[in-house]
Amino acid sequence: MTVAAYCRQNAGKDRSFSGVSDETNGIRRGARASDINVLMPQGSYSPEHKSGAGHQQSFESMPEESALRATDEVIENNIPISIPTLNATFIPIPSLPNQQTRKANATFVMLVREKDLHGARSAVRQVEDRFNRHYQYPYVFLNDEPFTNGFMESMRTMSKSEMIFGLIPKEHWGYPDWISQEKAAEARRTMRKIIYGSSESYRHMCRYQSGFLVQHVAMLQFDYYWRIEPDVQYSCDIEFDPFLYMQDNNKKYGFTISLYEYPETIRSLWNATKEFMATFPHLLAKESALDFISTDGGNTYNYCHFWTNFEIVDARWMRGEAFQQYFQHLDRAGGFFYERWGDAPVHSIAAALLLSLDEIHFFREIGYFHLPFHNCPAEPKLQAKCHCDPALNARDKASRAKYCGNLGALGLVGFASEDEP
Ligand SMILES: Nc1nc2c(ncn2[C@@H]2O[C@H](COP(=O)(O)OP(=O)(O)OP(=O)(O)O)[C@@H](O)[C@H]2O)c(=O)[nH]1
Ligand SMILES: [Mg+2]
Repeated sequence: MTVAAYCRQNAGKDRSFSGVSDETNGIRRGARASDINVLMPQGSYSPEHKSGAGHQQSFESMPEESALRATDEVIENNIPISIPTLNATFIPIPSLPNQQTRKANATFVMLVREKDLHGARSAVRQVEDRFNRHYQYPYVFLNDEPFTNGFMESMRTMSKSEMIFGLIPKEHWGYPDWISQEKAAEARRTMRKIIYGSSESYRHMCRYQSGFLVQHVAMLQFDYYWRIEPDVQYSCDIEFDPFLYMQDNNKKYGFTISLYEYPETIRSLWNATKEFMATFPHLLAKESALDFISTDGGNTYNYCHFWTNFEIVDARWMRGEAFQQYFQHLDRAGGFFYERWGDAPVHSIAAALLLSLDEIHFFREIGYFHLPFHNCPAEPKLQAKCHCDPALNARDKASRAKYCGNLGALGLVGFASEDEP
């Protein structure tokens, strides 16, 4: 069934968006707003902010089909607005335009449970205040349970941007037939003293974020995604478009914090990776970032990873052959269930081996906090737009530095904004 047919068939019945599709495993583009906006609220959402003055009609009063067409129309016809010169040496709120002229084909994405409503609203609010109110990129929310109307309506009060709510298909959130559930249960028992070691849902979540998220039918239309999580904080004004930076500079993976993984959660991940490297040498990048993840030329993994609760990713790369071969290889090896492989080491190893070093970017100027670690730019000119303490940069309670990887030596320390300190 096509996306459009699914949505129309289910219009008014189920406002969640199932990822089940004939094309789930392929690289399919072109799902349009009219395919998915059946999920829009019956409330008074107005497309005025996207279409400019004069487009006042509320979606509530429009028949569904014409409302869907109108959404396509306003998304496709960006209204050009001139961009004023920024003066970054003073603190007042910058005078960015309501909508910038050029945008990437990109979305925010959050995997979320309804119990995390307030944390999710908080994260979206901060993303809006610090960045997206000027850009109006859409949001995709995904859940393994259907979203309720109450949750969707409450989220929608946080932003005028389009919000898409998707249901994760069962085949992406369950046990594949090659996994022994008894062995998986035994692993959870023996790992109960490790963080999330006894959790079954955490394992499904990590596996999902590792390789299936980009394949959700609501994600297929987007070239880039920016992952957010409930309760994360954005502590600096972001006065440039990180999506466009990625696009214009051929970046495929962007991060803000790098940390060491708990070794006991990934005992056999590097061995599985070495098998992959031996089987698919043609998929490995020539100028890779191997030195970020290994200090002995690839013999062992140094546990260094990008903290994936923030990541900006070229989703086309992640849906592509090299990444998906790697993900499938790991999935077959069983470590998502028999150990507790996280999406952070999986994405990081994939980026380090399959991308060129210059396709990876450290978004140093994006002030970001996920308990308990910060990324806070220390440069005075950037600090002026932040409310974070650079002394807390990726340190634990005992003030030990937790960063890993010699980012400077690897050439990963740059600035994306034009407004360099
Ligand atoms: N729908 C759904 N989302 C989940 C589930 N478990 C986790 N998530 C989401 O997956 C992301 C990562 O989960 P977290 O619990 O934050 O995991 P973490 O960041 O490793 O650990 P914390 O330190 O607790 O934040 C978040 O966006 C969660 O909202 C789940 O069972 N269902
Ligand atoms: Mg988290």
